[in-house]
Amino acid sequence: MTAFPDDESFDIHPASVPDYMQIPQMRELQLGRLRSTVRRAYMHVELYRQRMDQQNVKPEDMRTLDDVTRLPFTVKSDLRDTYPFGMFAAPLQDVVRLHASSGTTGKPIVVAYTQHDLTVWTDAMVRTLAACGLGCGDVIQNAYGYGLFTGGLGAHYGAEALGATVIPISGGNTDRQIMVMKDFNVTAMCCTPTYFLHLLDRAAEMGLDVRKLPLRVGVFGAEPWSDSLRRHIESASSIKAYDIYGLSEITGPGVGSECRCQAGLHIFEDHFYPEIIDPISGEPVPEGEEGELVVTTLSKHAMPMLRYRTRDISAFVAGPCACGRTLRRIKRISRRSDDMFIIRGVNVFPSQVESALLAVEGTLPHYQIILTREEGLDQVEVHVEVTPAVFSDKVGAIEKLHNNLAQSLYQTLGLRVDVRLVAPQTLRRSEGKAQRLIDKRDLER
Ligand code: DLL
Repeated sequence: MTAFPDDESFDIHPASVPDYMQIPQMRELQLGRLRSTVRRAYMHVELYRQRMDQQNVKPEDMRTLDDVTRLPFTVKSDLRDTYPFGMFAAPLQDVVRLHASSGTTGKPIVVAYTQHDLTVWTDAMVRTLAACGLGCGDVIQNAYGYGLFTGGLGAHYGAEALGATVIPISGGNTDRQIMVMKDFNVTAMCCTPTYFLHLLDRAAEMGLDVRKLPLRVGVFGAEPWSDSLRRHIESASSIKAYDIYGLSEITGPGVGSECRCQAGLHIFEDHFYPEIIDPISGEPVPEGEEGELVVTTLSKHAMPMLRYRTRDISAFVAGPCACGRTLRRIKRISRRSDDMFIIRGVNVFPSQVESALLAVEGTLPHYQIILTREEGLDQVEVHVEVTPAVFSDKVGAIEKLHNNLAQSLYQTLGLRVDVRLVAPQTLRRSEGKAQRLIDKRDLER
């Protein structure tokens, strides 16, 4: 007998049935889908065919799931180099939707969906929202950006197919967001965690106590956020804040999601095959160890991805989940392998800075890390907003907070960094992904 969740508010949506599949059946399903995905990629995408030929591997070589490791990796620059349509495995007339992800530099990467792919994506998003405890009767305010970004439309179609009521408000216009949240009896908010923080601040300024609203769930993702930030959000708003994960190259949101246990993200394995590898050697790491998440799509037609290197660092969570889902879990993604910076020989990730800051009372979760170079040496300065109470307090309180923050950062990073306390509401707010790291090193000598 398959174990189903004991919590009645977590009814099972029919689309969620694969979440509870017996593991051997799931592996069989994955293998069948892997074979057809590899065949499709080899037949229709020149880059895959060339790489597989170079590595002397053919689609017929996929005899077991472990054979996935014989396939070449795919990286983001492959999508750039074949811009715009070079990775498509379906003719353009079968492609019904394009999205694009704007990198920091140059051309975006383009991703494509057939009608079938949209059904797969919607299925993954229904299961995501259901895992966050949402269903028919919920009113979902979708403040992920609509447009080329996958967040808006991904969550939208998932919410509709779930049977919930969706408000397609998109990002921005914070005052209107708050009005809608209140007047439409919104029960769930979809947005980045940092935008939700901004909404909370603004609601407080407007004299609204979000804890008194029907809002009960946050479906947050698209950027790294820490467990400390989750605790801050949950206590400030009385909601349950769930972490959802995805990336455009693989589908958009819907690759993985937390469930009511909030103990790792379940990967929708019937559509996305996960591996965790050592980012340097490319070899799989032992179960439970940290490494780079690599994903192979199993169901996509327009743009299959073979062993896509996400650059996101995670680890498999061992053992079954108390929710009853049999899907493998990964630890929440706290960092990317490419957002690390090195200061005086010490490796630092923005997520470590966030945890160190939030451990100190009187700090707001609004911060920025500024990197500069002075006479060839890299310097780091952390700008942190403080609560209005601390800010208006006597100099003594500010000095004490400053010292506590510097000490907390030193303990976490093993490095002394400059801290600058700034007044509430002075750091720029984002409607989508927050920019935590401002790297000015290239601009200076
Ligand atoms: O951010 C898709 C998405 C939309 C996910 C809405 C969740 C919610 P991209 O713009 O292509 O797609 O960015 C993908 O964002 O490789 C991670 O580095 C980061 N990311 C996404 N979700 C999380 C998360 C969307 N829950 C990139 N935690 C990914 C940490 C995340 N990082």
